[in-house]
Amino acid sequence: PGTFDTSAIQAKWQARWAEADPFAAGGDGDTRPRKYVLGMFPYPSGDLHMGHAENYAYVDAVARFWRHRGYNVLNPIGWDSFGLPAENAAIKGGAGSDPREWTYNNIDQHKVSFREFGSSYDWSRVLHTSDPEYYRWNQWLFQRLFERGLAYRKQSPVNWCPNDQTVLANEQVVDGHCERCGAEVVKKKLTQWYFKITEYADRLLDDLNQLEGFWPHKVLQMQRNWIGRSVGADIDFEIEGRTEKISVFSTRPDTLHGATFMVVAPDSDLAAELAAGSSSAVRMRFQDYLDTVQKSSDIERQSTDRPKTGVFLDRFAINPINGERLPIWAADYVLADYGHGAVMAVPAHDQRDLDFARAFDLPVKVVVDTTAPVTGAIPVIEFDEDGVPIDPGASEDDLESLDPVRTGVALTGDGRLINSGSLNGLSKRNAIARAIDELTAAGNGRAAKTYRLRDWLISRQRFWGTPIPMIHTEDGRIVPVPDEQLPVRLPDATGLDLKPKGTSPLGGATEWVNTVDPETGAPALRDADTMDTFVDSSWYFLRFLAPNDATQPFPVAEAAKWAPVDSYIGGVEHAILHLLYARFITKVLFDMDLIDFTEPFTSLINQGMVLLDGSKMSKSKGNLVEFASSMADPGADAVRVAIAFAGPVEDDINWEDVSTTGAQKFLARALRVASDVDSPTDVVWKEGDAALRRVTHRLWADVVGLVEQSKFNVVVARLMELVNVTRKTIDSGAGASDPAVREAAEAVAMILDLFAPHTAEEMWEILGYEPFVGVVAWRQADPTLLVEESVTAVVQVNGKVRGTLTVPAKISGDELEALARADEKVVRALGGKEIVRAVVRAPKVVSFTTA
Ligand code: ANZ
Repeated sequence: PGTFDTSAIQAKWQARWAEADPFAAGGDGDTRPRKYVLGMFPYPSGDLHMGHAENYAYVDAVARFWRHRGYNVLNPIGWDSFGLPAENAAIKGGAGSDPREWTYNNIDQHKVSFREFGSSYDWSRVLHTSDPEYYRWNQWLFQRLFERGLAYRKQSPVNWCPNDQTVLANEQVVDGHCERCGAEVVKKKLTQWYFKITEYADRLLDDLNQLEGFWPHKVLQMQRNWIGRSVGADIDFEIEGRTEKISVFSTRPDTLHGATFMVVAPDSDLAAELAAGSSSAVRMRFQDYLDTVQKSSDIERQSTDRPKTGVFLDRFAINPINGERLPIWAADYVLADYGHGAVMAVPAHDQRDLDFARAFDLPVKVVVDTTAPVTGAIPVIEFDEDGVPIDPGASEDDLESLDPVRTGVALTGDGRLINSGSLNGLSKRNAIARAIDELTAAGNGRAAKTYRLRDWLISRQRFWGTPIPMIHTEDGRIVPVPDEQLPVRLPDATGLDLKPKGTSPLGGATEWVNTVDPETGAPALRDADTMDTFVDSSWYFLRFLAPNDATQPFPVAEAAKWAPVDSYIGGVEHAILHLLYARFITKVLFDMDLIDFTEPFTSLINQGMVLLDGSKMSKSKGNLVEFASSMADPGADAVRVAIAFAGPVEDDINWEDVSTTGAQKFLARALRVASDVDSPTDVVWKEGDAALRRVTHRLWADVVGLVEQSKFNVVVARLMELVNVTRKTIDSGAGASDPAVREAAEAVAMILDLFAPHTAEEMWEILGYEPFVGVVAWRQADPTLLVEESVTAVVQVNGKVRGTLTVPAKISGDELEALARADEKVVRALGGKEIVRAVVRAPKVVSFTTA
C-alpha cells in the first residue's frame, strides 16, 4: 500500500501530454459537434494561487466532460497582461525597469504551473494581450468604433485616483474608492476618450432575459441595476428671463401639479448660467456653495440621512401644466450627470424633495391620495383650498397620516390623483400615461427613459497598455492612425519616467510621440494615453480562434463555427465590469456583421472564493496560498479533488477546511483497485456481480446531469462510493477477477479524469489501454440495471429551491412542469407573479423565473 509515486505519475503524464498534444481542438476535418469552454484568463501578477486553482480546476473538469461526451472541445488559455501592477513593479524596480520583464517572467511561471496542474489546454492558441500582435487589434477595434461614432472625446468631470494618478471608469469606483488601490476617488475635469456604451443600454438590458437560467440570477440582477433604466418623461419648463426652456426628467409626470420648486445640480453648466443671470449677492452665495459641493462624492450627495443644503438662485420656472411660478434652487442632492441635471421638486411625493422643502420651508402640495383604493370604481374626492384631501370617511388620524409636512414622510405609494385638474381620480399608472399624452399634445414634454449607465471612459494616463491610435494635428484635428500603420507599438520603457504624475508617461517619449499628420505629412503628436485594459478583455475570446492571424482580429468563419463561448467560468467579481464590456463589444461586432450572435457567453459559472482565515486571499492581504508550494506535496490531482469535493461550485471554500490528505488517500485507493483488477479487457461484463454493476451504472446514469448542473462535489462523492464498493467486491465478494470489478474500475478512471487526470491516465494504462483516457467516450448506463423507480425532482423559483416532488423517473418534461406549477409551496413562492421563463430538465429539475 502507498506504493504510488505521485510526482513520478504526474511528471510522466505531463510529458506525454506535452508530446502528443491530445487536447488541441480539432480542425475542419473533425466532424464532432463543437463546444467552446473558457476560463476567465488570468492576470499575471506573481504565481497562480488557490483562487486560480479552483477556477481552472472547474474549467478543466467542464472541458474534459465535453470531450468525454463526444465533442470537439476548444479550451484555450491566454494572459490579460497589460495593467497597473506590472507598471508599479517596474517603478519600484527603479530606473530602467521594464514592465515587460516582470509581465513575461510571470507568464512563464504561470505556464509551468498550468502544465503541472494537468490542465487540458490547446497550447497552440496562447495569447498575451500585451503582445503587439494582440493589441494591434484593440487599436483596430478602436478605429471601427470611432468610424461608427462609438468612440469620442469629451470634457467632463471624471473619477480620478490621486494615488494611481489616473482616471477610472465608473465601474472601477467601488463605494467612492479606487477598485485597485482603495484610495478615495476625486472628481477632475478632463478631456478623455469614451466608448458610447449607453447607445446599447436597451439591448444590454433586454438581452439579459435570454440569459436567465444560464447565468447566475445574481449577476443578471447586478447588470440590470448597473444599467438602471428609468422610464418616465422629459418635461420642459419655461424660465423667466431665459429664452431656452429647461427640461427635467421625471419618473412621476403624474405629480406635475404638485411641483412647488425646481432644483438644479450646483456643478452643472445650467446652475452657473442661472446664477450668472442673478444678483451679485446670489452669485457669491452660489460660488461659496459650489466650492463646498465639489469636495463631496456622489455617494455622500445622494445619502438620504445627510442634512439637505442648497441656495436659492432667485430665478423662476413656469409649470407648463398650470402656469405656476416655481422658485429655482441649486442643491447637491441633484446630480449634474443624471437625467438633465435638474428636477421638478414634488415634496409631497418624493422623500428627498420633502426633506429639502422642510429644511427651507418651501410649500408642499399633496396631489395623490395614497389612502384611496386604486382598484374598483373611481371615487369622488374633495379637497380644501390648501390642497388637503377631504375624505368624509377618514378619521383625524388618517388625515394626519396624509400630511407629509407634519409626518416628514413623503407619500410615494399608489393612490388616486387629487388637486390635479384633468388627472383627478386617476390611479398613478393611468395618470402618468395621461400626463405624458397631454404634455406631448401641448409640446411641453414627451415620454423618456434615463439610465444609470454612463459611457465607458477608456483613456488611462499610464504606460503599460494599448496606445490609443489617434493623432493630434497642428491645426487641431484629431485623426485616426491609418489601419495599415497599426500597430502603434509601445516604445521601450528604458529612459522613460513611469512615475504617476497625472499625464501619460508616453508623452515623455519624444521620438515616439512626435509623428506626422497622415494626410498632410505635417508634424503632429500621438495621443499619449493608453486604453483601459478592459478593452483588451472585451473580445479576447474571439482572438483565441486564430491568435496568430496577422490579417484580421479573428476569422469570421471560425467565429461562426466556435463562438459564442458555451461555458464561461470565472469569479463573481467580474459580474459587472468585464462581462458588461464584453457584451457591449459583442453587440458592436454583431452590428458590423462579423459575428452572428449577440451574447458572448451562453452560460456562465461563477465559482465561490477561496478564503483563508475567513477572508479573501489576496496579494495585498499577504495571505496567498501559492500554487507551486501547495501543489508540491499532495500533488495536483489531490488538490483538484479536494477543491471539487469541498462544496458546491458557487460557495466560498475555506482553505483550512480542505483536506488534501483525504483526497490523496482516495486517489491511492482508486489506483489500487485498478492494479488489483484481474481480468482481460474483453471480459464479458454481463457476467459480473449485479450489485456492483448497479452502482456503476447508476453513476453513469447520473454523472451527465450532475456535471451539467456543476455538482462536482456530488460526482466526487459518488466516485468515492464506487471505489469503496469495488474494493469490497474484490476483498469479500467474487474477487478481483469478477468482470464487474473491471467495469467499475474503468468507470472510475473515465470519470475521475475530470478532476484527477494524471491518476486517471495511470489507471487507464494499468487497466491495459492505450492513452489517453482523457479523450475516451463515456459509456451509457444499461437501463435494466437502474432499479430506481421514482426520483426526487427539485423545483426552483428565481434560483431558490422552493419545493421537491417525488416523480416517476421517466416522467416527461410537460408532466413535470405541470406538477411543479400545481405544487402548493411553489404556488406560494410564486406569489401570483407571472412566470416569464420555465426551464425543465425532467425528471430532476424545474426552474421558474418570474417577472
Ligand atoms: C418628480 C418626482 C416626483 C420624482 C415624485 C420622483 C417622485 P430614478 O428612479 O432613480 O431614475 N431626478 C431626476 N434627475 C435627477 C438628478 N439629476 N439628480 C437627482 N435626482 C434626479 O429617479 C428619477 C427621479 O429622480 C425623477 O423623478 C426626479 O424626481 C429625480 F413623486 O421627478 B422625480
